[in-house]
Amino acid sequence: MKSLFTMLMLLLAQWAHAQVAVVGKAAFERVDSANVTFADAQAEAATRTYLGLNGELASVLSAAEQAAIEGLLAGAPSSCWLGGSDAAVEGEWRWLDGTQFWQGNQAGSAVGGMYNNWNPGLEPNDAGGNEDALEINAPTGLWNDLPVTFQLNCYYVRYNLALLPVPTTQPLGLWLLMLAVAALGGYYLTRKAAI
Ligand SMILES: [Ca+2]
Ligand SMILES: [Ca+2]
Repeated sequence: MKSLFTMLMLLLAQWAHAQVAVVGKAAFERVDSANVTFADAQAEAATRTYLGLNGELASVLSAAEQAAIEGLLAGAPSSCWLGGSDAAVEGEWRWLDGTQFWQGNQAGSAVGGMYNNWNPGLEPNDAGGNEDALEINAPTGLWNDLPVTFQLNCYYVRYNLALLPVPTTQPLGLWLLMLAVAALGGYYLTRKAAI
């Protein structure tokens, strides 16, 4: 269960980042940025922070995460980059941490039960033998492979909320402590005035 402190922090941070959605231990942010290649998006995503956590170009590991990302897709200036690629070995689709989630082209299959949302039967098609980066289509939410040099106008960042520090002082305890200090202070002031 999330601590009250963490929930308050999340609420405040979500208010500040209008385009953020939280799913379990992951937060996703859509960032609009003009004419970014896949490498640009990776570099920019790594400079983003949320609650003090460093971001990375987003992986999508479940239908719930895909739904959250789709929920942020409305109003996107174009389709957006996600953090998947088969640039190292054609047909081996991996997230940035190296985890493979797909093997093959549009007739391929998921690896190890990993989630995918390719446009079914059509993508990834490696068109022109030159499509190695993952795009989420707006507004359908379906995935497609694009050339890494293609320029899009947005990308998704993933933040790992499991890395958030756990506060040792819970807010309720803190409030009680402050109340006790105030009460003591008031008592001494009253006593002083009475003398
Ligand atoms: Ca490819
Ligand atoms: Ca394609």
